Parts: sequence; C-alpha cells; structure tokens
Amino acid sequence: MRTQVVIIGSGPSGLLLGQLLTGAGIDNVILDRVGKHYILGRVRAGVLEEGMVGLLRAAGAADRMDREGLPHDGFSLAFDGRDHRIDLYGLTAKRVMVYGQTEVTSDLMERREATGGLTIYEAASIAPHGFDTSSPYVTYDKGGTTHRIDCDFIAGCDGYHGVSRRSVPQDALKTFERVYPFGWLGILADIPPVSHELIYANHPRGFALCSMRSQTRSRYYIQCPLDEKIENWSDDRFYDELRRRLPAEHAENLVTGPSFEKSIAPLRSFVAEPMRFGTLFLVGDAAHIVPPTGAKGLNLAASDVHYLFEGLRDYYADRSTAGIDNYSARALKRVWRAVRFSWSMTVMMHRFPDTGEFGQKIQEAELDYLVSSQAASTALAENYVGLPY
Ligand code: RFL
Ligand code: PHB
Repeated sequence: MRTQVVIIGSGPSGLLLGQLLTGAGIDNVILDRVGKHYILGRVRAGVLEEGMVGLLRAAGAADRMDREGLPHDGFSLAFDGRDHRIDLYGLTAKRVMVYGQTEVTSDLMERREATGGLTIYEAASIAPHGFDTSSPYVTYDKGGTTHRIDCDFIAGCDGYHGVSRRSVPQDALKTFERVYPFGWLGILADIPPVSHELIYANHPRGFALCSMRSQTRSRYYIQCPLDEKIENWSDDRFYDELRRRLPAEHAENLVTGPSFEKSIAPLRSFVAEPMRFGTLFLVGDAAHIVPPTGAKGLNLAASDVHYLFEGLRDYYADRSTAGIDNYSARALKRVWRAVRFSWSMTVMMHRFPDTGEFGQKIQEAELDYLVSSQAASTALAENYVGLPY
C-alpha cells in the first residue's frame, strides 16, 4: 500500500492531524496497536484551550463540543481555607472549554469514518523504517501477515510509550525529565459538580482538584503517594479526603455518589529534542509529557499538530520545506513554555516530602500574591488559557 502520510497512533494527536490532512486533500493512514473501544475507555484531559477548539472546528469535528461543551470564564485557587477566583475572561478576553478528551477522540473518530479515512486498529509490531531517507515506510502485523505502507512522511503520534521515539537512534535524541514524588488519584462519578467552575486546592494534606465533564458528571482528583493502592480507596474514603482539602463552603456542598472510574496517574515532566528526524516527526505525548496541573498535555499535542499540519500543507501545495524544516523549533518553543507553566503550578500546589511548615507558608504567600496582584493574575490567566501558536 502507498499513502502520503502514515500516522502512528489514533489518540487525539493522530486523529486531529489525520482530519486536517484529509481536509487539505492529503492522503493518510492511521495505525494503532489497540482497538477503538480501548482508546475510548481512557479517561484523561478535560480542559481545551481556544487554539484546540479552533482546530477541532477546522477538522469538522466540533458540532457536539459546540453544543455540549462548557465554556468557562474562570477558575478558583483555594488555599488557607478560602477560595479566590481567577477571572480568565476579564484578564485575557479568552475562555477555556471544558469537554472531555474521550468525547474529543470519539468525535474525531466519527468524523474520520464519515469522511472515509482509513484507520487500522489492533495492528501489532508497528515499526517506522527508512526515515533518514525520502522514501520511508511503516510495517505492521495483522491477520497473520506482515504489511508494509510506503509514504512520504511518518507522524509519530503514539504517546509516551509508543514506538516512534524509541526507533530514533539514541545519540540523536536529548531528553529532559523530572519525576514528581506523588500521583493523582482520580474518580469520575455522575454527580453534580461541587462548583460551576474548576477548583485547584492547595492544602497541608495535599493538592485537590474539582473538575467536571458536564453539569451532571464530576471529575475529582486528590494528590496521593506514588505507591498508593487503588483498592484501599473506597468512594467514601475518597470523598472524606477531598472534603478535608476544600474550603468549608465547598466541602459542605459536595454531593457524593458511586464512582464508575478510579485510577492513579503518576506525574512527570519530559521533553525529547528534536521533534523531527528526517521524514519522521514526533507529535504530542510521543515527544513530551507535562504534569496535568496546568491542563496542558492535550493542548500541546494540538499545537504540535497545528505546526506540522501547516508544514505538510505547504510542502504538498508548492514543495516548500520551510514549515517542516521549522517544525521542531516552533513546536519546542511552545512546549518549553508549557513545561515551565505546568511545573510551576505543580510546585506551587502540591505537598512535597520536604515542603514542611516553611514550604507551606511560602506556597500560601505565592498564591496570595498571585490572586491579589493584577499583573501576576494576568500572567497566570494568560498561560492557563494558552499562549498563542
Ligand atoms: P495518546 O493519547 O497517548 O495517544 C497515543 C496513541 O498511540 C497508540 N500507541 C501506539 N500505536 C501504535 N504502535 C505503538 N507502539 C503504540 N503505542 C501507543 C495508543 O494506543 C494511543 O491510541 O497521545 P496523544 O494523542 O499525543 O495525546 C496526548 C494526550 O492524551 C495527553 O497529553 C493528555 O491526556 C494529558 N492530560 C491533559 N491534557 C490537557 O490538555 N488538559 C487536561 O485537562 C489534561 N488532564 C491529562 C489530564 C492526562 C492525564 N493522565 C492520565 C496522564 C489528566 C490526566 C489524569
Ligand atoms: C480534568 O478535568 O480531567 C482536568 C482538568 C484540569 C486539569 C487536569 C485535569 O488541570
């Protein structure tokens, strides 16, 4: 088989790139090692920047988001028993959209099916080859045979554990990493959210986040030790701990109910440079991971897709290579800004092993400054709604 672009990975990066390419008349095939239902079973991001919302519209996959998504004009920082609103819209004239990654993925899959795009699920041993030449190809096993797809370019959209980054010679790659000494225990439950906006809480017992998927579905997280066992956390224990970490006005209003998803996510910052190797491009989590505190992971995947799509579109329009040549530098510039923001939010909001009473006071002083200085609130808001592409 032959196509123009092979996309490895059918997560949000791969699907969004696929739809933008299809819309520009550029042939592409998506390969994933798992099936559609497995991909849709992963509960992840919930906050979309305006840039990502615009890309979903450009991909023709925004109708349901525009109907059901919740535009948010602000969020709260809670500390020292009180709640402080950050007026995103008032400070930046921008808002964010609360709409789950599961929904984004499902809408993109539906759009791909409607436009006749080819996705090969449950393809084993996917491997990129020859990407140091202008005629790369990808092989995979399915139905007892090895298949080969020849192409012009390969987009590695296969996440942190994918094969694309691992296929690059290790001496061609520089990696940067920080692993945080805690995780997030998250639940999803069909209960009305405790507040109509997100609450990020700093508490001496640890961080807590109240998010949502709709007016009737809540997504709550609490910081937990990395070796915590999920079976030790009944719903009641989770809600009790969440209540302790929230200001009294919210703790009293918390509606509880059975969770239908509960998982622990480790937190890390990771960047691999560069993001291009000949005719192979790394996109999204395949190239970088941020801790979820800044709600940036999926949004960074979207800005990578934007830069790569522009480069490929220009290449096919007039053989200009400027866009693909600049892809890595343009993407990494924005990546590092989001890595910094996510790291700083994580450091300011969480209890570290050495935080102690002094560290707690410093965090509270920083938060107090952030919410009371217009300049500092604006800087926070500008990063949260997303820096320009
Ligand atoms: P994905 O979503 O990991 O998709 C990669 C796809 O590649 C497939 N794959 C392979 N395919 C072929 N061969 C292989 N060898 C393969 N290995 C893997 C996988 O099956 C999968 O289908 O990466 P992508 O598309 O780059 O998307 C990135 C986002 O998923 C991620 O950045 C966000 O979920 C991060 N994140 C958040 N981001 C936000 O922007 N806002 C948020 O509010 C937010 N909250 C979160 C988050 C991530 C979380 N967790 C669990 C890590 C909250 C959490 C708890
Ligand atoms: C979520 O709703 O899952 C969510 C929201 C905001 C974050 C992280 C996760 O910062």
